[in-house]
Amino acid sequence: MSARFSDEEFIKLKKLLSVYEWGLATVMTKLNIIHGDLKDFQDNHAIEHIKSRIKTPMSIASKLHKKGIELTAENAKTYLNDIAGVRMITPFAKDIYFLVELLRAMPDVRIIKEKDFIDTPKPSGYRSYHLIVEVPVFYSNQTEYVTLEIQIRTEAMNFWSTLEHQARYKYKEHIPQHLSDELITIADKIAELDHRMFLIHEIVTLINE
Ligand code: 0O2
Repeated sequence: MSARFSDEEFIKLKKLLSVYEWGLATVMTKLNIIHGDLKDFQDNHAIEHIKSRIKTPMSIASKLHKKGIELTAENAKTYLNDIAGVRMITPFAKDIYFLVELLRAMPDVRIIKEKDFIDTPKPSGYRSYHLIVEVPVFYSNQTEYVTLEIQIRTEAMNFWSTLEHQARYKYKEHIPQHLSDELITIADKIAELDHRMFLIHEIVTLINE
């Protein structure tokens, strides 16, 4: 049976999720401004697209359950950093680090934690750059700080990640060995392709200049 919040905790969680909605809206406004500015005025295409999502109560419940944590709204806030999530997709890996620096320079986005799964991929083969950030949300009578996860990855890394996520879901976390071996091999090949395509891009840019 899947894990579920009690009715009382579910009501508290719904209230909590509205705070995350505002936090996400705050960050998305900032990122959309950067996206527009880079594209329209700097001729910089480092951001391919940006997506955001709030985890569903069911997904929050199953993540808490998996971590062996009691299902309460307070625990969700305390133990999960990715209730609100943003995914930024870039053409090339070097754009990822450029965007990380842009985020670092944002005055009211506080970076709490960073994980570079490009430099050090996960055993699954997963590659992406993760930032846990905190943003202030200003209400009429108080300020709340909201924690979000920003994932930055290339199109190719995203393609792999979506496929692997589907496999993980399908096999309920127990992907058969031959399939996980194949996914690791593909992830390595994708990293190589990303690099080779970047080299071509550099050559074309040089010729254009
Ligand atoms: P979903 O459905 O995408 O939201 P912690 O270790 O407690 O600091 P956490 O959140 O347990 O943090 O782990 P981590 O490693 O930072 O991963 C957070 C998210 O990264 C995951 O969220 C995935 O979106 C993505 N991710 C991490 N590892 C993998 C992987 O091996 N394959 C794929 N496809 N995605 C991965 P969720 O909640 O697991 O999933």
